[in-house]
Amino acid sequence: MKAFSVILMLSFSLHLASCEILRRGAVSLLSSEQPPSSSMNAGLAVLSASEMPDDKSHALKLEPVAGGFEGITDVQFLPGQAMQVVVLQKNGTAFLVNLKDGVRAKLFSLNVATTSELGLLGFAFHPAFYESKKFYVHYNPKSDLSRVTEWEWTEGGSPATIACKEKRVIFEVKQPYQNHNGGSLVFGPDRKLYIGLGDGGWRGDPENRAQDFGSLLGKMLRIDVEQTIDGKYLPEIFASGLRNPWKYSFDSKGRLVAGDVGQDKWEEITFVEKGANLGWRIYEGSHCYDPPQDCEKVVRNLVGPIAEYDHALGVSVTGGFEYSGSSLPSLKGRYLFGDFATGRIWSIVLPEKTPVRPLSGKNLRYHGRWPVLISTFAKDSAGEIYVADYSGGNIYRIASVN
Ligand SMILES: [Ca+2]
Repeated sequence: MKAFSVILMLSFSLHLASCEILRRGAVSLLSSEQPPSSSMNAGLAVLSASEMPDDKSHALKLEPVAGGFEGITDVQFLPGQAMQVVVLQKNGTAFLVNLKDGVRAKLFSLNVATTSELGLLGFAFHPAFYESKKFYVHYNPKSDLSRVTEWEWTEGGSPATIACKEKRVIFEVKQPYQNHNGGSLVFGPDRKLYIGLGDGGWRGDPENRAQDFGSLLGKMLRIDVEQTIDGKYLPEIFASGLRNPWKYSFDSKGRLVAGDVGQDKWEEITFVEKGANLGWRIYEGSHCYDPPQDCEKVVRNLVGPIAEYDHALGVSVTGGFEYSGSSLPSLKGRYLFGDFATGRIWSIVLPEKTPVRPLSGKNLRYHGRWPVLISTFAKDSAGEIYVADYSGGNIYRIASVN
């Protein structure tokens, strides 16, 4: 299988990558015909909170659904599916996994730079995936480059394989530093692809890229993947003033909600509306950053966060999803998010519009803390929410303690 993969890779004139999974494996994964196997998920246990919320009615537990991964960066359910997921590892490998029995097959393996925050970062299915067979991948092929490519998931040339092929580059941008490369790749209700890019690093946005409208860094970009002009895709700057929108999602009203990772003091959740300037590096959350005082005089009409928390509670926000499942009625309609480093999870009701003062402190519903590094949340077709532990390599479903 590996040799075949290498041959396929060499055969692509564009030097793009290729992949294949065994047809037998894929069919069993997709149809769940495989008898349950305990071996893939052996040793996984419910993860109890290491710190409970004061209000016990807000407590949650994490039920393991798959494990044994290395450095999970993204988890994407196949459209309309509650059992089949694509799991991305920072090291460039993607797996197709059946959560019913833990059976998995390698979907593809990319050569990526992995220093600091570089790697295989994001994955999105085309809005009409089952017709188009297309999906999109965000990664760093080199330490100074961010790239988004379009892939095709098709029957392979050999009867023993289903091949997925990297077909074309949709977007590339040079990266000045190895951190703040964004992560998520998400299609909006407008069927356009949203690419969130951080300010490029290093710290404090030394070249002021997030406020530089000539730079694509520190921006939320939008690309119409169906349309090229002279063979080129044209990224549009959708919003500016972002520091590092690692994870973002659309809510049930079609609004884009991002977790924008903070610098030294404040982590924020923000609406990302078309044309908005979200403030970084003038503001960190709703607080002056550069200049440290009177920053409100620098630029007017900056848009502040919906919610924020300080570095006593966490140091790197991971944006999540609006809960629309049925197993946790008390979370219905609430937006869940967490902190990568401290493993805390909160939720808020997304307001009609950005509030004058961001929700913080007791206005965030606190659900508890777990001994995990929350690198991503995921949402299945039933609206249930999952969380991935970057360090432990497990994926958990968020569940009721009762
Ligand atoms: Ca902001």
